Amino acid sequence: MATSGKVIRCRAAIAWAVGKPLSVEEIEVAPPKAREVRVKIVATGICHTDEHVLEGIFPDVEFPVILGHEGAGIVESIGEGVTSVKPGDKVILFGLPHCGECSFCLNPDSNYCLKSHFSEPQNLLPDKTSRFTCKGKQIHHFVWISTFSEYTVVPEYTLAKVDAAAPLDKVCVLGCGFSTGYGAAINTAKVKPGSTCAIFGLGGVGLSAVMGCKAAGAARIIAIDINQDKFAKAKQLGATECINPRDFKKPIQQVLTEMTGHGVDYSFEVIGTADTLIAALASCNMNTGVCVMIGVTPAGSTVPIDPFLLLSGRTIKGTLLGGWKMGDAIPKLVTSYLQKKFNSDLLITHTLPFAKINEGFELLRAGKSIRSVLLY
Ligand code: PAD
Ligand code: ZN
Ligand code: ZN
Repeated sequence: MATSGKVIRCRAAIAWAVGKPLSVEEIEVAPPKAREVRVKIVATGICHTDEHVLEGIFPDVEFPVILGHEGAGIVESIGEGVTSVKPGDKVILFGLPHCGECSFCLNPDSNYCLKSHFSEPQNLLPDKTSRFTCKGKQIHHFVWISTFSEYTVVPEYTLAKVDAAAPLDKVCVLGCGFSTGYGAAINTAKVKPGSTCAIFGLGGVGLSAVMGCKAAGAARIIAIDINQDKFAKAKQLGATECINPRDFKKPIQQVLTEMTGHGVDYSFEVIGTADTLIAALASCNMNTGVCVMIGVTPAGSTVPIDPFLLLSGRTIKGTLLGGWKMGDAIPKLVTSYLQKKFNSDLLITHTLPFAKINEGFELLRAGKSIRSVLLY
């Protein structure tokens, strides 16, 4: 492409500090170095994890930073040694790398690549430099993919080529929200047919967990949220009952235990608070119940758990990106999407021009959107 090897000037949304609105400005994006890829982002979703950074509760993020981690685009140019994609390919980016070489990538039971943010903070590219500058100042990357920029530079192992027929403005949500919730049910919990599930939090990720439970054949799917405007969509996607904890005097775990006899088989925490995590754990049955933590709790927080909750066999486990080894899984999930095996389009309630990114965050905060997708 004509821009290959050159610095590109384009728009990006910069987070200059915690608690401040994003500022859409012109930046310079340097060419990719060895084993890096420069991508023209076509569409990106807004996930609550980006909001957690703006709230100052996500660990190890340095400002100023370009957020965004649910994006899809087209390869503009590649650095030396890149073999998996070429300019013009459609790709989805993911904030959980898949290097294919570390001990966890080689372990069939794990998707936690050692190049992940929690092991190696991804504020700069692997060579410890940034490809972004704005007004002469270096801007940090976020989980290496920074999709709130028209162009971004990422390590090769944070993207995957997808079918050329894929509509990028739709499949971008497979980069985080959809894959996380759906995979949490299928891969992490391994929901069995005929079982009972409870999902705490009906945002883009929680509703994807509803879809995953339904696809796995759950008989009862109880959806829980304090915002009852989320219930219609939860039912459309497979929830059999919807309940609002604020409608009860008793704790929600007691309500769920009474509704089900001994508690649910699988519970999913998709909010990110200590209280709801404890409630989700206590809602699943004391014998074989599995509680899956998806919500990101504030960095450094602790959750007091009565050990008796675990003594009789309950399990609590976490999941990143729904347990998928993203490099392998993303092309297959896109194929399933094109074959209409699931309908992730139903998560997308708003489509906005990139310049309206702050409006997208406002819709999320107000509980009015599931996923807003920004188009460049
Ligand atoms: P969202 O803001 O769209 O949805 C959260 C939902 O929770 C909303 O519908 C709220 O009304 C509801 N809620 C809030 N408080 C309560 C409460 N006390 N009781 C019941 N419901 C409540 O967020 P999202 O779906 O984009 O993300 C959800 C969480 O998942 C968030 O913590 C995010 O950081 C995390 C996440 N984790 C991963 C991962 O890999 N583990 C990936 C992506 C997102
Ligand atoms: Zn996310
Ligand atoms: Zn790895």
